[in-house]
Amino acid sequence: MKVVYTPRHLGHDVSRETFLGQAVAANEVAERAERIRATLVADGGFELVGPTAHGPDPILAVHDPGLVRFLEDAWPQTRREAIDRAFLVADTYPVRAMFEGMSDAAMSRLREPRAVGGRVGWWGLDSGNPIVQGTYDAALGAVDVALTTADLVLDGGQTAAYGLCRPPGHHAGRSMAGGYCFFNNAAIAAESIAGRTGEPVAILDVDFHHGNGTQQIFWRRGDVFYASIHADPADIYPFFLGHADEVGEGPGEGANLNLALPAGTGDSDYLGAVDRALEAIAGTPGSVVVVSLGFDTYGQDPIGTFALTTGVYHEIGQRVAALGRRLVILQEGGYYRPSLGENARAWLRGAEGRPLEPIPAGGFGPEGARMPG
Ligand code: SP5
Ligand code: ZN
Repeated sequence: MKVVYTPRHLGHDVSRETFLGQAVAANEVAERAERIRATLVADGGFELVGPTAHGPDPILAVHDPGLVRFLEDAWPQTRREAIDRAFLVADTYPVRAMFEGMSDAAMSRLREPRAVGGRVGWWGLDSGNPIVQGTYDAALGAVDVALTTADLVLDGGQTAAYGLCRPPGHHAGRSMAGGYCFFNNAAIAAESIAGRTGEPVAILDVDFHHGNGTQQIFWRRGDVFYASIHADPADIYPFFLGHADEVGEGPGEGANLNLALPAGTGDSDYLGAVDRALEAIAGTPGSVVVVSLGFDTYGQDPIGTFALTTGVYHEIGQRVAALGRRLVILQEGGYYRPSLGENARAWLRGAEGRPLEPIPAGGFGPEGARMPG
């Protein structure tokens, strides 16, 4: 299988994030993508390719131009305002209760603030999403990775391809960054695929967290079916979306499927949810599935509460491939770094119908994964 990768992700070089108002070690770090890359190279059955530049238009087909302008200028403005921080996060957000009782007309007069501390709240969902100097370029790179992965499947004759996107994307909405995400890589790919094929597209999101951004972007769309398996938002980020009764509206009614699972969910209950999601996708027209692939469902994940094993990722990859559709597989979350490479290798080998054999001795195993430089 071809793997699309770019070192541009290294510019999103974060070491700390905020958790409930306190700086803690970052989860979404560069080592994640480097571990996956090194393990897939060591496997020998994957071919790394670089992304091609796709320019701003596919991003603007999904995102508010104001979000793009903000992300482009966020770090330079932080420096211009002489804010001496290692990373930028918001502390003031326009939450819905601030505007309670106001009319749509009054709401439509709300405007983006000038100060970066206001702008980062205006365009952001949460304070756990650090922005640094290289964040914008890395986010652009992840979009090019996603779109190049789509190209391999649409134009390159590949049945399946994997985009090693970093930063991830599924929490980013049309006008919002959040949850370690800046641009919604999977939504941008799905929109591009729908436009180029004229066919409906399905998105299967198996990250541990609900993909609130992807749901929001396609909420009223009947031609993009979104199915997500995730932790119950009553307990887990993004907290405010991801419930089963969110089914889409207008032409999109019935084209959104949320399968929320409890803490402690293990392999067999998870596979049951996978089968439900795949059955729903099989009932929709179209020949391409975009997979939002997360490994924060893994038993040892530091922010997840599920109990999946490496072996089940191989099985899930097989079951998804058994749909018989072309697969554009894009990396989202997953934070237990020692097993990320093995978990990705298991999933992708499953999707190719290859058995999960260990990397041969003398191979460049996951323990040999090294940061470049
Ligand atoms: C793409 C993706 O997986 N984004 C996840 C964003 C999660 N943000 C909230 C993280 C909260 C971390 N809580 C740590 C609790 C440790 N006990
Ligand atoms: Zn996640």
